[in-house]
Order: sequence, then structure tokens, then C-alpha cells
Amino acid sequence: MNKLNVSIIGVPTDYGQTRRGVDMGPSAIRYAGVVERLEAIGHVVHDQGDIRVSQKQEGTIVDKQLLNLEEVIDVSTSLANRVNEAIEQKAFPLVLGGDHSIAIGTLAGLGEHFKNLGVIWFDAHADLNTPETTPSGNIHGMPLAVSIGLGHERLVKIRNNVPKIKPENVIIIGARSVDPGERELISQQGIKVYTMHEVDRLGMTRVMEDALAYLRERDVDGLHLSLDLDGLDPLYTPGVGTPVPGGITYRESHLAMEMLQESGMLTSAEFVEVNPILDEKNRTADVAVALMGSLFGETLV
Ligand code: HAR
Ligand code: MN
Ligand code: MN
Ligand code: MN
Repeated sequence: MNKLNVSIIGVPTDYGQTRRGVDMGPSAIRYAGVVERLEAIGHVVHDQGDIRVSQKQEGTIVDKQLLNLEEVIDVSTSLANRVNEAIEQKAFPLVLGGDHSIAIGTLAGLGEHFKNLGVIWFDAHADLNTPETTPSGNIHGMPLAVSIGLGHERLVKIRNNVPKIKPENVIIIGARSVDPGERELISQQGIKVYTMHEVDRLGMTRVMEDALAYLRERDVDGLHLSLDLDGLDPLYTPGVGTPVPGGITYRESHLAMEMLQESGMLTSAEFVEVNPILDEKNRTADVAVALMGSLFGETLV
């Protein structure tokens, strides 16, 4: 196993959605032992602490299609800078959310260094809404759209590299709650999706084999994992803001992480949507850290 220099970046934000508590995700994940877990595998871990997230700015214009826009721009910009620095220092960025809007910042930081980045988006949702199609106004439902260059100009242009990723390099796994506008984008943009139907039908082994072969074929120069804990079934990860039944099991998710590790392709990762307020005894953060164990090369014997 390849020993990494892991740079942990916490992003304590809940501005991408409207349920409080997800801003405590980074603390819950640290409390679940992420640093010790990765060190035990043999990696060198530098916990960079949390990026600074300011209080809600009063008096900003409320746009119902883009809630907390100014705050999300602010957090995304700081995060993009931090991810950029980590890559420049040859570290492996491990970003802890926070709601999924943080992926806007993570991918803005990565997009500068990787010209053909592959992305595995592990999620119950497609996160492909735009201000025109959003049913909620919540920006955590938009980060994938923003990263392929669609959405509010100021979000799309963070760190100026547009688009951050190519839609053909994106693979969504675990989708089971997809809005009409998102469906259209999926077919229009050629985004590869393994819904729960494919996970059930093919099994996680085939899904991951196919996904990795596809990205190898596309000759990606890096691979980012964006893992939304709501991709798993809420039986295993109840502490998320938008749970959807019928999700990926605990073992299937571990297998996916193990196969990502085996591939040797992974260059960055983020774990998002852990909400300790909605959780039962920090179970969701515990699962997140257990998955990181498999992702970073823990073995069973
Ligand atoms: N698609 C819905 C929306 O745009 C719900 C998005 C849900 N949430 C997330 N992201 N946790 O994956 O509002
Ligand atoms: Mn808050
Ligand atoms: Mn998501
Ligand atoms: Mn989700």
C-alpha cells in the first residue's frame, strides 16, 4: 500500500441547506477517530483544522433559488484555496463536511491541477440542479452542476477555471432521488449513473469494476471521491439531512472503498452531510471513519 501524506481539511458549514447541525460534521468525524485510524494504516496525517466559516451575513438579498449564496461563495472560495495548497504540497486532500455544497470548493481547487479529473459521486441524489430547476433553493443540490459549468456565474467561476470537471468523467453511484431537471442534464451531458437499480441488478463488484474501467479508458489524470453519507441506506447512516430509503448497504460501501483503494487511482476524497444532531450516538460519523479505513488501505487480515 502506498503511504500518503494526508491533509485533512474540515469545512463546518450548513449554508447549502436549511437543517442545522451539519456544520458539526467535521467535529463528529474527528471524534470518531479519523486521524488515529489513518495513522494506524501508516499514513502521515496532517489535520489542518477547520476553514473559517463566518456567521450569516445580515442584509444580503435573499434569492429563493440560491439560498445563502454569498455565504456559500465565501466558504467555497476559502476551501478551494486550501485544497489547491494541499495539492501543491503533494498532499492527499481529505475534506470533511459540512453539507455537499462544499464540493463546489473542493472541485474548484482540484480543477486547477487536474485537467482530466475523474469523479465518483456516491449519493442518493444527483446534485445536478441549477437555480432554474431546483425544487428547494438549497445549493447542496447543485454542486455537480456547478462543477461542470452550469449554474450561478459566481459559483461557476470560483478560482476562474471553468468548468472544473468534464461531465463524461463523472460517475454517480447510489442515486434514487433524482429531480426532473437533473434527469434531463444526465442524458444531455452524458453523465454515467449507476442508480440503486443497477447496484441491485449488477452488484457492487460489477458496478465498481465497470466504473473504474470506464475512467481508465478515459485516461483520467486523477480521481476524486465525493461521498455523501446519504448514499448509504439510512439504516446505517441515520444522521443525514435528506435520508432516502433503499440505499447502499454497509458492506457494499466498504467493498466500493476497498476497490477504490485497490485501483490505486484515488487522488482526493471528501465525506459530507454528517449531521450529529440528527444522528444516533455518532453512528454516521463512525461509519464515515470506517469507510475511510477501507478507502485508505485497512485490511481485514
Ligand atoms: N434534489 C433535491 C434538491 O435539490 C435534494 C438535494 C438533496 N440533498 C443532498 N444532496 N443531500 O445530495 O433540493
Ligand atoms: Mn450555522
Ligand atoms: Mn449530495
Ligand atoms: Mn445526497
